[in-house]
Amino acid sequence: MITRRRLLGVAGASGMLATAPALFDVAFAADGYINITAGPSKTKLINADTADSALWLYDNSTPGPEIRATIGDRIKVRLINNLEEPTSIHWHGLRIANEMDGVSGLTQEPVMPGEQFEYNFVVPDAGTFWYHAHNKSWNQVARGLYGPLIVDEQKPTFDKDHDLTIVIDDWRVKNDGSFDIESLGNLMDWSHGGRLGNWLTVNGESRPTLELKRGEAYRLRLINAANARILDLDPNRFGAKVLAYDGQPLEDVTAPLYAPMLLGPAQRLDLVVIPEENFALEELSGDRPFEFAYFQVKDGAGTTEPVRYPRPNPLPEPELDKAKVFEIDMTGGAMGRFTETVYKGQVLSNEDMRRTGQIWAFNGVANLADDPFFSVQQGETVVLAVKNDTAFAHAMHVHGHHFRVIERSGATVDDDKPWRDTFLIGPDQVVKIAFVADNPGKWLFHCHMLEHAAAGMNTWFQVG
Ligand SMILES: [Cu+2]
Repeated sequence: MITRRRLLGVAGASGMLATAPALFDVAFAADGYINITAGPSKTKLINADTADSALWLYDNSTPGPEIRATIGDRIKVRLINNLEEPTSIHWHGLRIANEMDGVSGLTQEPVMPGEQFEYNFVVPDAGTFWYHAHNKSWNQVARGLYGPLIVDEQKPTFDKDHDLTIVIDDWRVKNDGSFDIESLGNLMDWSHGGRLGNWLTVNGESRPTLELKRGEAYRLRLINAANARILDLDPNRFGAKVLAYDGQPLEDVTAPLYAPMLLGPAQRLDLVVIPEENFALEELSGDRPFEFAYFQVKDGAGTTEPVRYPRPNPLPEPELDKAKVFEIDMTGGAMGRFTETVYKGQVLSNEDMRRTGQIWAFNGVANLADDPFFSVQQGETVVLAVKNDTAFAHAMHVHGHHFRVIERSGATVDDDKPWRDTFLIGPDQVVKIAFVADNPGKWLFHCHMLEHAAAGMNTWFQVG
C-alpha cells in the first residue's frame, strides 16, 4: 500500500521553481454555450522528464477550464462526450434545478460516448464551486474529470490579480511518474480509506510558485479535488483568515482559526492573506510539513484601502423546532461492525459483497434503492443525525442544498455554524446537520470519498 511517507518521499524530489500555473479559459460556442469536451489525454503529471499519463480530461486540461460567472447569471454548458464510456457533469455545491444536477441514473440518463448534453441553469450563490464527472466518479474523477467553477459577487470583492483559484489533487503515480491505471477499482482502497495518491498537484502542476505583492490582500480559493485524501492545513502559519467554507462566505472573517484545519475531499476553503514575506501551503499530517505550493512575495504598492469581504449568500435558515429528524447509521468497511446489508433489495452474503463490491451501508442499505431514504415537503427543515459506526473518516455531501453543522460529538461547533455542502465525520462520531429542503427533486446524500460512494455509501432523498 502506498503510504503518506511515500507521498513525502516522492514529492521531496521536486522543488524546481515554476511559474504560476495558468488556468484555461472556457471557449464559447456561437449559441452562447460553453463547449466542454470530456476525452482522453496524454499529460506529464510530475515534470517533462517523466512518462506520459493517460488521463481523462475536460478540454485536454488538468484541471478542466475555469468556468466564471456572476451571481444570478445563467450558465450554459454543452458537454461533449469523447470518452469510451458514459458520463455526466455534477455542479458541486450549486443549488440549481434538480434536472441539471448531473447525477447519472438519478437526475439524468448518462451521456453516451459520442453524444452531447446541454446544461443550462442559474447560479444562486457567489462563491467557490467546482464541477466533476458523476458517473463512476471513483474512476472518472481519479483520471482527471473535474474543474473549478467560480461565481463572483455582483461587485467582485477582489480584482482578478488578487483572486487565485488553487485546485489541489493527489494522484497515484507509478515509479516512472505515470498515472497508475491498474490500481483503479482496487477493493483494498474501497474497503479502507479510499484511493489515496502519492503525488500532489496544484492546478495540474507540481509545487508551483506564485508571485504575490507585499501588503496587498489576496483571496486564495482552495478546492480539494482528490478522490479520498483529507488535507491537514494551518492557515495560521501565514497569517491567513477564512473568508468562506464550501463557497459560502462567513459573517465574521476575523475569528481565530483552529489547527490543523482539515480540508476533506470536495470541500473548499477561501482564505484572505495579506503577505509580508514568502510562505508555503503545507500539508501537515506527516512527520514533517509537506510543501505543495510556494508563494514568493515581492514589493508592491501595499493596501491603500480597507479590504472588502464578500457578504453571506441569502440561504433559508433551518427552523429546528419544526424539523423532521432522520437518523443515519454508517456501517461497513474494513475493521467495521458487521451488519446485514441489503443491495438492490437482496440481503448480501459475504460472497455477494466481494462480487458486487458493496461493503458500506447507511442503515443497512448499500447504494441507491428504488425508494428514497426519506421524503419531505418542499420548505421543511431536515435534521440528519449521522453516526459513523465505521473505523474510517468520511466526507459527507448533500446535493442541491447547503446545511449548518449544528452538533458534533466530542468537539465544539463554531458559534456561527457556517454553511457547508460537505462535512467530515470521524470514526464513532455523531454529527447533526440542518437545512431547509427548499429545492424540489431527487437529491443524493453520499460519501465524497468516491470509492466509499461506489461501495455503498450512497443514498437519495426526495423533496416535494
Ligand atoms: Cu467515506
